[in-house]
Amino acid sequence: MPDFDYKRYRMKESEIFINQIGYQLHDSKTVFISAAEKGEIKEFSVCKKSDKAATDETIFTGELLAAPYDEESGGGYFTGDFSSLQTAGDYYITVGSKRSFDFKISDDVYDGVALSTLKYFTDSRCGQGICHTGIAEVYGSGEKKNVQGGWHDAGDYGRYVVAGAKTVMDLLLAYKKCPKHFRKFDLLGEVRFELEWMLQMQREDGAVYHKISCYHFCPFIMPQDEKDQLVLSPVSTAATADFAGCLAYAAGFFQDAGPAQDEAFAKALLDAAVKAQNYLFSHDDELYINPPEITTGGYGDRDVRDERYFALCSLFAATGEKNYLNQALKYREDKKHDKPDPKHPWNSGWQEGFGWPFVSGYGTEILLEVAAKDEAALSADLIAEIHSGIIAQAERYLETVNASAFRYCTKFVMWGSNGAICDLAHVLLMAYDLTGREDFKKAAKAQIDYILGCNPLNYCYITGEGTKSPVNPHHRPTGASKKVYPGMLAGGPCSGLIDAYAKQNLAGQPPLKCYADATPSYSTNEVAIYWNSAFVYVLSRIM
Ligand SMILES: [Ca+2]
Ligand SMILES: [Zn+2]
Repeated sequence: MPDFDYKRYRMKESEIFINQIGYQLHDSKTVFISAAEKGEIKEFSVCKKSDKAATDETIFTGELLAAPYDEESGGGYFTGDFSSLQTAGDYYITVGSKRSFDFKISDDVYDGVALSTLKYFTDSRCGQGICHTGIAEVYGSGEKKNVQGGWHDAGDYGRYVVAGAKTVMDLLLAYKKCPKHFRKFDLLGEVRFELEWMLQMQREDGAVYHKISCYHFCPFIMPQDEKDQLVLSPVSTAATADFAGCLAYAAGFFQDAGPAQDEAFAKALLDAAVKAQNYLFSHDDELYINPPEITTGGYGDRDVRDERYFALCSLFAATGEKNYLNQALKYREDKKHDKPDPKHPWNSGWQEGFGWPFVSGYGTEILLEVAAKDEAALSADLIAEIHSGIIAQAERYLETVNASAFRYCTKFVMWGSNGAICDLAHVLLMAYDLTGREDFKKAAKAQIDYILGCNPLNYCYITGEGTKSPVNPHHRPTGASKKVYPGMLAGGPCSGLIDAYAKQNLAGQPPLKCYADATPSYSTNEVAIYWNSAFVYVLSRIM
């Protein structure tokens, strides 16, 4: 596919960075500009568009201030604040003769991107008589099993339980917090499609197969053209625990008191979760690693205490049985005593996590729901510890945001960074829920602004949205059909330069510029259901 065609927009791209979709009336609004583009100019102007360019009107002028230096951006940026502009309309920003992309100010400005990022899940559905309808082999057993449905995971067509469970949890938590945002999309129906697939991934004894895929990744062909033998990979503790946690939580949405009543389905979910947990009680950790014959995504996790905690918290909430809570707290206590690990600080001691290998936060979100309903269900000490831990963690992210040129919330720009900052923003929003502090919520919103254009590459990282968005995602249906599927969040910058394309083309760039809109760059330009779901969660919370 061709590179981005700036001529289509009859303008040269300037290094003036705004949220390309726009801002709600009362949002904080910041423009970012490179020092080179700024030159000696000290001010920026916001222009309101009219029918004819000649009558466009400058309605706001503000000062440009030096942004903090950070290694992630490489430094050399300025910012301007126009939060006080709260009149709906179409705008662009000028600095001297340079002009930004256009944007809107309007309270419904995010409706379109909210819907397109949800429709991506429907576009990712597997099965339905179209693709991957064959009977799977159960690895190493000679047995066969019919497993249908679920969402294709990412750029490939595998279906992975740990990834699916994280995705479902983000979507259900978004629904729980903001049901009114999902009037135009049947979120619970879409989630049910994944849950019905997950139920099929359970073995007779309660354990859960880690994934279903072919033995190897296919070339860039459409899903219905991948006809290789399907295989169920061995069971794992991570898959079994995530399954238990996710299904026990999901059951509540389908019970009589829930928003999507289907008592039989709710019972099937909860029964399966209890059965999975019983398996976990009687088995030591089974850490997943691909057998030598299988080379699709591994989703291996060396520390499954957080997965076990999530499962137990969720079963406690669903059943009220104290033993589940007591067992969950043992994992929490145990992990608190880990030695600090400067190489992996995001996994040192107890922290609330929302990544596919860090699911502690889902367990804690569920405990907070229990406490909100019944103050006596958890001890006051435990509630105090949970609250102070979340606030301290959010304070650390806030400190990073305030020291960052683009108000970016982490110093680690890793594979899937655009999803990861949404997962960290989830913690900022937990702290906002506990304290009502606007600075936490604004820091979470800043991650959305970053993703939608306030970043040093001037990308709106959602396909089909904004002015400049990825057109070459590492996504098989896009590659095979030559049509960019909309509503997909690109993984984003990855400073590790993992794939060959990144190694060849991005060496020497600061971390936030280690991104390429190129199909082969799977470590920067792949898409994934659990990055989209993380974005959906944060976006629904700031709308
Ligand atoms: Ca883990
Ligand atoms: Zn399929």
